Formats: sequence, C-alpha cells, structure tokens
Amino acid sequence: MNGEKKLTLFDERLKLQKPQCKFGILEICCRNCSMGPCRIIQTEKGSKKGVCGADEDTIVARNLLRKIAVGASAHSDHGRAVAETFIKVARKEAVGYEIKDEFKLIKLALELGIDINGKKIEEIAEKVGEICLFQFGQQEGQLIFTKRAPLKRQKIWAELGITPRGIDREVVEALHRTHMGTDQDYYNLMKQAQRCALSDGWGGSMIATDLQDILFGTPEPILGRVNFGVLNQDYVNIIVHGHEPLLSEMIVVAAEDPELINLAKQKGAKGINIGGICCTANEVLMRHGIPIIGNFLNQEMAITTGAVELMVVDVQCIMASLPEISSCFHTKIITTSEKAKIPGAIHVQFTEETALEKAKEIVKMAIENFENRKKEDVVIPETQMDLVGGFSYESIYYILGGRFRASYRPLNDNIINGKIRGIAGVVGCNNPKVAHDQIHLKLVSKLIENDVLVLQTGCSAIACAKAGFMDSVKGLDYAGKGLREVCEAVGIPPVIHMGSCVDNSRILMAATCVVKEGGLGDDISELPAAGCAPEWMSEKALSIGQYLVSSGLFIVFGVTWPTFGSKNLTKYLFEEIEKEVGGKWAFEDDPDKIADLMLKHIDEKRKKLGIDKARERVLYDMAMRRELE
Ligand code: SF4
Ligand code: MSK
Repeated sequence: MNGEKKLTLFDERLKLQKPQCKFGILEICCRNCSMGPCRIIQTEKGSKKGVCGADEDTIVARNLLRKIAVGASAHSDHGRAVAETFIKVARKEAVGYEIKDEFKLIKLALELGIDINGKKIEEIAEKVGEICLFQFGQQEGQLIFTKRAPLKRQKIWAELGITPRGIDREVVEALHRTHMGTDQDYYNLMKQAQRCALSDGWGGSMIATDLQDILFGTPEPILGRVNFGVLNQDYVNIIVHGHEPLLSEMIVVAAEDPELINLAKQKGAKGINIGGICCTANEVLMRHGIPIIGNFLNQEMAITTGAVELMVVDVQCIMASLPEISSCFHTKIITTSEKAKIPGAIHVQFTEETALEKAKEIVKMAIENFENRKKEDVVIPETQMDLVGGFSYESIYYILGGRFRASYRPLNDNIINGKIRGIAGVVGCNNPKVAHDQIHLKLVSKLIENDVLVLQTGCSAIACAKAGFMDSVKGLDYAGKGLREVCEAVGIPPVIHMGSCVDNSRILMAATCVVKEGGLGDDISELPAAGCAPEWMSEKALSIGQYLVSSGLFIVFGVTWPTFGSKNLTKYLFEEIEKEVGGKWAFEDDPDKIADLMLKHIDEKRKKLGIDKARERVLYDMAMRRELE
C-alpha cells in the first residue's frame, strides 16, 4: 500500500456528510426550476410553499416519481441492451455469444404468437428479439408481458388506468409530469409512478431476465461459494462488478482460454480466478457457479485485500471511489460501458461485435498486472461459505414436481396445509446507515424460523448466502419445523436465491405460478406473501417496491422512507392504495418488527383464504387428525 495516501471508505465518508440535510431526508426540497431551489418550511401558521405554489404533497410526490422513473429506466435500459445483443446474436453479428436455451426460446416465441413452423432457431430468435425491443418504443395498448399476470390483476390495472403502454413512454411521461407547472396532484402523480414501475417489472426487467436466460442459460440449482475467502492468493484475481451479464459472461469465457491460462502461469500465478460483486456476481453465480466475493458494501474492501489484479465494471451500483482506492494498491479499475465512465478508471469500450476480443484484452491486462502485486500488502480474510443458487421460476417447477410432472402443486399444498406459513421476497441493497447485512440477516432468520419460505435477489441474497442460509444443510438449522420438513423432502435450502435485481421479475412470475396452480385465490394480492428491502439505497429499489405493491403485494422498506414530508402521500401509500391495488407500502427499521409486520400480513391472508385452521392443525397428533377428517 502507498503509505502517503489515506484511504477513506464509505463509512468515513458517511460520517463526513453528517448532519445530513433534513429537507432532503423528508424530500421537501425542489430544484425543478430556477425560481428555486425551494424548501417547505413548517411554521405555526402552516407550511411555506414553493415559489410556484407547490406544497409538500406535490413536491414529495414529484420527487418520488422521478426516483421511480430513474430506477425503472436503469432496469429497462439494461433490458434494452440485452434485446439489442439478442438480435445481433440471432443475426450472427455478436462473436462469442450463442443461444443456450432453445426450449425457452421456442416457449417464448409461441407466447409472443410467432409462427415457428419451418423456421431456423436464429430466425425465431431474431423475431423474438424484435418484438421485445419494440416494447420499449410502443406507444399504446399494453406491454405484452403484463398479459402473464393473473386475469384479475390485469383487470385491476385496466380499471385504474395504470396498465403500462410502452417502457420508454412511461419513463418520458413521468419526467414530463414532474416538469415545473405540470402534474401537481399527488394522487395523479402516483398513478404514473405505478404505470412506470409496472413497465419495469412486467416490461424491462422481465425482458432482461427472459432474454438473458435464453442467451446464457436458464438457471438451475448450482453450488457456489461466497465471501472474501474466495479470492485466491496464488491466482490472478479478477472481479466482475455491476449488472449486465453481457460483459461478465464473456470475461468468464475469456478466463477459460488455455493461452491466457498459460500466460498467467508464465507470470507466476497458478491460474485465473474470477469473483463477483453485486448483481453481476449473482448473474455469474446463477449460471456458472462462479464464486461471489460480496455485495454492495464489500466493493471497496475487496480492493483493500491487495489481492485483486483488476476489477471490471459495467453499469449501476459502482462506487465512484474505486479508482482512488485502487490507486493505493496495484488494482486496475476498468469501465466498459459508454454510459458509465469514472474519472481515474481505464476505459475499454465493450461492444457485442468485439465482445470476446475485448474480454480477452481485459483478462490479459489482469494477468500482466499480477507481477505488480505487493505480496506483503495482501490480506485475504479466510471466511467463505457454501451455497446453492440458481433458482428460476422454471427450475422451481421441476424441483417441486419432478421433470415429468413439473408443477407448483407441492408448494401450494404445503402452504395450504400450513407447513409453509407463507412466502416472503427479501431483496435489495446495503445501506451504510445501518450495520452491514445485519437487518437482512435478522429479518430472514426470523422469517424462516417461522416457516416462511424466503425468495431472494440482489445484495440481500448475497448477505444471506454469507450467513449460510443458502447452504442446503446448514440453512435448515435456521428453519422452523414445517419449512424444514418441506425443504428436506425437496432438497432445497429455506432461502432461495433467484438472481439479480432485474430477476425480481422471477418473483413476479413465481407468485403468478402459485396463483395459477390454484387453491390460494385468484390474484397475487390474495397470497400469504409479503416483501421487504430492509437495507435499500438505490432508486431501482423504489421502482421494484412500487411494481410489487402495484402487483398486489405488501412491501416493507427499512432504513429510511422518502415520503414522510407529506402526510397525505404517506397515508395514501401506507393505507389507501391497498383498496385500489390490493398491495401497500410500510416502513419499519427494526428487523424484528419488520418480520412481525410481514407475518401478521401473511396470517391475515391465510385467514381470508380460510387456511388459518390448517396451520393450527399441523400441531395435532394423528388421532386428532383422524378425528378432524
Ligand atoms: Fe420551487 Fe416550484 Fe420551481 Fe420547484 S418547481 S423549484 S417548488 S418554484
Ligand atoms: S446491486 S441495486 S446495491 S441490490 Fe443490484 Fe445491490 Fe441494490 Fe445495487
């Protein structure tokens, strides 16, 4: 390490930011025009409004809508990039990529109404890619994947007028409405927030997930390892970080190139070791079992091990601090997206046409940097944990029902008989305002202890994997009796890793499959299910939360909540919205209380479905059961 430089990591920078602006925390400041910035100041005579007359309801709602639009656009632009690559692969213009899951391609083609008779796989793929890409610019009608939702749900959206029409259209309209002097009605602004978020969940994110599965393979349960201990002192260590697997998939291929492995050996290393951070980690784990180094708040610390030759990043959740931190070590930071450059990083422009070539170039840079590693500075914590990842909604079908009778029936039956009390989606980021990973862990352990099957994505999944909840043996020790029995019988951990942030669309599809299997109501809102992002920080999390609420789920956010500056908007989101869409938001930062809120909601739904008694019956002995029957 360069002794002259003082390293400042996220926690110290947070301290330096304190006290953080109260107007900002309450979201009651507006910078949408140059008459401002305006702040809502509460006085005894009432609140002082913005120069244009905007009150706290308008300002807070506009700020929230903007954040949701940004979150939705991040996911959707990811989906667009995948669709564009998909078309190039079909046209054989993208070297190194291929269609890995032809079965899913055919299934999707039929769903999209494509005539596949006599057509080659590439022709079908091109048509599928074009239809998906068209969803971004579509101006009217409904996004094609919204038709996957239960019919009752589609009707709710149609009656409220929040069915998303086109992905880009909803984001643009969101921004237009928040322009000075346009939409100033918090309720109307929230209608657009719902439409925009739904265009993410049932649009951009779902397109990203489905097309990635076809290109790189639909995940199936796979063993992996997680935590800093997966860095290897004897190997060239490369970290892939960000979100889009278009880049990381090629880095994985390049790292297997015998010539590059030989070069690594010539430089004194035993080989090339790839590890992931954030959602890129989830993507390469799900399909290749590539080890995960850590989640969002581990990115800076990974460099401080001194063992990382190169960190290659694409888009989203990449800290601007990385080049400065890496300058204290030998680590190279490589940006690859025209959309995401960082001062101090080396930029290697990545394109589909030259993907493999560029990936090899990047891997070679890492190998050549191995000799610059200062062995005396290397400190790799030994900790690592086994996990099972790779659960798609399709693989859950087969795990539960077997290859020849694939079905969600066993899951539904075990929810109905009470062995599984309900389903929880626990997702989202880390936030340095709370102790790293701790809220995720306390919450998830209480949920599984209470027989709730937990589905996970994003950095929350990595947090729980590090704690051993995704180890199919160790994880069972944390599960309640009923859940443990089901997991043991099926051979799954009580906490299911479903992928990256865009793969929350898998959770939407899993919920839809449970509804369509029957016996648990006609809509997602009737399921004994709830969701949470206990350590969220990104705007994408707000978009995810809103599309889950608008799809009928109860969603709790922790750490902080962006509408407390407006009583009316908060009341709408925490209470009134439920009458319209069946789902609602809540805020709670204590993990114990978050679990209680989710369990209460799950139990209320069980009661409404008339299956609350079934759960009590689990405790009965055989004689009592016979009597009941
Ligand atoms: Fe102030 Fe209104 Fe301009 Fe916002 S839009 S900065 S509240 S004048
Ligand atoms: S990476 S959005 S910190 S989950 Fe998807 Fe993690 Fe949140 Fe980024």
